[in-house]
Amino acid sequence: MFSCALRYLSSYINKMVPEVVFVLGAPGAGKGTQCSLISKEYGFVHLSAGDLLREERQRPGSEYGEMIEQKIRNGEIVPVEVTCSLLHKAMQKSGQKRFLIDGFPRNKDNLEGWTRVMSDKTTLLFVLFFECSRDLCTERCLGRGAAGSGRSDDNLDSLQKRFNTYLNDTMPIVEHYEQQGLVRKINAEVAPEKVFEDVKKAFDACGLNQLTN
Ligand code: UP5
Ligand code: MG
Repeated sequence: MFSCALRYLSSYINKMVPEVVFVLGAPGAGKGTQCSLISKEYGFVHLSAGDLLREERQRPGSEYGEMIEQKIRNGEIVPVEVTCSLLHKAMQKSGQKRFLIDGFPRNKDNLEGWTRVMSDKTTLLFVLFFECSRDLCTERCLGRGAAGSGRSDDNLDSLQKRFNTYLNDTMPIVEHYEQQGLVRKINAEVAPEKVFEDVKKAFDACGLNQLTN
């Protein structure tokens, strides 16, 4: 009787803990595109760390605006205290419990900061990792820039820096999670709907159900 009550309590508590999926991949691999599709079909809240930083940069009176702009333009990574606090606030504001965290954690500082502040407050389900060649990613970002994205980092100079950061700082984080068996690799070089077919397999394998309506 007692153990049954304990199990129920533990399952109840677990249900209260927000679940997160980290979404990683090179600049332009299609993280944002796929997160929109996942969010619609599986009801996860999509939080792009990059979008939150860009919003903070625009916020009148932000003490971080200039620093964020400089980091983004140079393809460098903003200190985790800033990013983690934006993510945490957005999670709380949503009132939801399932999150896609797009483009984070992307270096050791991010990983340590998240672990320090958030790992006890969340359950990491898995890490989606979009694989896409540098040439294709560069082409996509330049195409987006030419189409008027307005992003100050959609240019060749910033892209070279973003890629160096990705290879030197983000890949070790992917490898860290790979050693824990948490990475779900997805070929991101095909059309978005084809990529999404593989994404769905990763979600289905984790027992996550599509929304019915
Ligand atoms: N596209 C997408 N999928 C396609 C497909 N399958 N086939 C053909 N085209 C496809 O897509 C990019 C473009 O490709 C779009 O035009 C799309 O239509 C097309 P998108 O879905 O936007 O790709 P994504 O991977 O999201 O690319 P993004 O440029 O957003 O990736 P980044 O990781 O570089 O950008 P992010 O916004 O995450 O970060 C920007 C900067 O913010 C970082 O460089 C860093 O300076 C800073 N940052 C931090 O400091 N800390 C953080 O935690 C996060 C960011
Ligand atoms: Mg993005």
